[in-house]
Amino acid sequence: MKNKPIEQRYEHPKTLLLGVFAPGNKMGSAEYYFEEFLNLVKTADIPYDDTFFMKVRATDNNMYFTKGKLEELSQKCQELGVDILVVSELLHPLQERNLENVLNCRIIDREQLILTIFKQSAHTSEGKIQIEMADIEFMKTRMSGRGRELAQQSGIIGTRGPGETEKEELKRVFADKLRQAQKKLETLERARSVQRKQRLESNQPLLCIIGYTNAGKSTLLNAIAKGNVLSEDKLFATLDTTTRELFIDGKKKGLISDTVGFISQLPHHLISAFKSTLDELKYADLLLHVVDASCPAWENQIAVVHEMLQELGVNKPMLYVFNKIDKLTHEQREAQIAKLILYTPHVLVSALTKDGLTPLIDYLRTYQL
Ligand SMILES: Nc1nc2c(ncn2[C@@H]2O[C@H](COP(=O)(O)OP(=O)(O)OP(=O)(O)O)[C@@H](O)[C@H]2O)c(=O)[nH]1
Ligand SMILES: [Mg+2]
Repeated sequence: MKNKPIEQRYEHPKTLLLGVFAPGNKMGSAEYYFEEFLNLVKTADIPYDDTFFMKVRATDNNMYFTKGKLEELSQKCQELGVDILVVSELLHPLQERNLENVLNCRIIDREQLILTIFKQSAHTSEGKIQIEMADIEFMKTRMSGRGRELAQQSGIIGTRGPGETEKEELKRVFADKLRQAQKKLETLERARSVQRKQRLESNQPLLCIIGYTNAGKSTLLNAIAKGNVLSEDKLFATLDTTTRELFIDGKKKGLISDTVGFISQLPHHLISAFKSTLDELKYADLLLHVVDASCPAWENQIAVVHEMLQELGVNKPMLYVFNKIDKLTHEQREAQIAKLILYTPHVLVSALTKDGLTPLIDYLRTYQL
């Protein structure tokens, strides 16, 4: 029973969501972090039976949880007869494997959770290849655990070669798939660099809309440039970069791009997979950093975005666009304004109701791109 894939154990596996608030969590508030985790699970379309939240003071290299916490969790899993445990954190493959053995259930960690969402959201060939690569890199780390099962689920495994062990087969399949994906990506990257060269030669400035996921980036693009980009109350609704022409007073000001959103603890494989897309930010003349001003953790979200930009080596002029002001009461708005002095230059808008767009357009009109 234990070695059977969980999906085959029962028709409806019992799923528990485990939100963990560990030291060094960038979101500052456990409440908000758990809400975001629930949103990730909802976006990934994972049905669940129960939730459990834990604050931990320390983590363990082998098990992630220290002894007392592990006992508490083990008891909870037994009580509920848990088959799948979805954990809000990134787990090391060894921790994941050990936990699966001790708790006798399947684990979905933050990386697999976000990968699931990304797989649903990629629509262009480039996006799909980037996700495929991140997925294979993830499976590679699970090679001595359930790599084969994951590879079967992804449909990338064929038949084992003569005399090949399971591990050798997996290694070969992953290496082949990565090589093929890399080749396809390079072709697409060449096309992208030709487009970039043409843009630079024609002196067309580029504005990039960046920000935390769900901040309203796509809604803002739709509000200020022509076109219809999917905007949804979902995390990572946008994975594929969309570029539009930006006209101000009927004159073309340049191009404006919508980009993939950031989130705290974004798995490293996804950052590297999206590097070529995110590299575009290095060529931007101005970044419009969209912030959800109605989110209690907006300052933490800004910090996460800055950290990501630093990791990507992007240092460009930035305008903070504090969005969703329609959701704030008058008092909340006043309180926010007092804090915004730290984030200049900035504008306050509602991309949805289009309130406050005039100061933004004025800024862009006079900004020397
Ligand atoms: N009330 C309100 N809702 C907004 C505003 N701007 C965006 N939204 C909503 O917020 C949700 C997310 O908006 P998107 O534009 O998809 O956000 P995004 O930053 O592109 O998100 P990802 O692509 O998923 O990273 C949608 O439900 C929007 O309708 C706003 O100014 N006010
Ligand atoms: Mg979007």
